[in-house]
Amino acid sequence: MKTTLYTFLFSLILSAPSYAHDEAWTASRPDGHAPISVMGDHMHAMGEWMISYRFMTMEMESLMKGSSTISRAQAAPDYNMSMGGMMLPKNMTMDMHMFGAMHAISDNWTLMCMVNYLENEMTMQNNGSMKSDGMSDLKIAGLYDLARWDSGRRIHLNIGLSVPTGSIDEKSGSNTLGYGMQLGSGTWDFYPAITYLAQTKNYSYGAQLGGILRASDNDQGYTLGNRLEAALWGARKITDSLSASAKFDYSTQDEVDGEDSRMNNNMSSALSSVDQGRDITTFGLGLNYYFQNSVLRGHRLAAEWETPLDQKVNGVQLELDSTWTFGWQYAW
Ligand SMILES: [Cu+2]
Repeated sequence: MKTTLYTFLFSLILSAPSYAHDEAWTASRPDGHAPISVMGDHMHAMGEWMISYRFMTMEMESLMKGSSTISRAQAAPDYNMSMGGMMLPKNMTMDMHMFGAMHAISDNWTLMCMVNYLENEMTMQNNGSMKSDGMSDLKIAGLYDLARWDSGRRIHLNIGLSVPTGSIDEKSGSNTLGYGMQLGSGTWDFYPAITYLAQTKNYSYGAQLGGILRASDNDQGYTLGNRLEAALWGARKITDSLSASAKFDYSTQDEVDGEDSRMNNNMSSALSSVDQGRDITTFGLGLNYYFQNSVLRGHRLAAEWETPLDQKVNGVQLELDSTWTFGWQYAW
């Protein structure tokens, strides 16, 4: 089933050029930007600026072991818990506020910077809850134009760096919170990606293959897992201002390498370094709105909802339920 789906999607993307039209790719249409959850999807023309704000909220609920949903009682024996797994997580909400800026220093290079503010809240099986909030890691990137064709296609390289500005010392009382509740990775991380875009008169397509490579250990002696992500989307331009999109996204992230010794015998999170990272395939539906006239010219609004089609966690973890992303962008 999965293979069929991927084969279908890749043939869709590969066949897109044959529907291409005779105009160069343009951002000046609602689907000139990818679904709002995709980062670094587009470049700008020399001298252009863009600022953006995105709000992403992610809901996680129910325990999973591998690819099956399990009960607290089923999870507890793995954690040696006399309390019957009361300290295992029950649900979690992660809200992220993302402030971005883009500027094209030439037609070949667009620079990007993103500052994120995170709010995490986790409820445990005993109904106790814990929270963390603050700045996450700072992301800077350069987008380099690899090729542009007159047939509405283009391809660019994303070269990104994540600066460890987010805290990895978040606590609940005197206990250090688990890996998933920390605000940053604690490491300098590379974010390479390659992005392909194609447009026809009323449709657009895109694909992005990227990842996160962590260069070293952080100062607590652990490294979050490396990550690989592939996204594939298509959008239909409904009017000159409105487009609707569908997106498939596959990502895989390894478990944590090493461990934070402060989290040993820690009552604030029963999940350890092997209960981190997952393989997940999601499907998303989105809308983009592009103001072309009036005083709002140049502003964009977008929303996207994503839900998992398939997920497999490392060890025992919460199951991802859904993600909403809302965005505002303004270019001049
Ligand atoms: Cu932009």
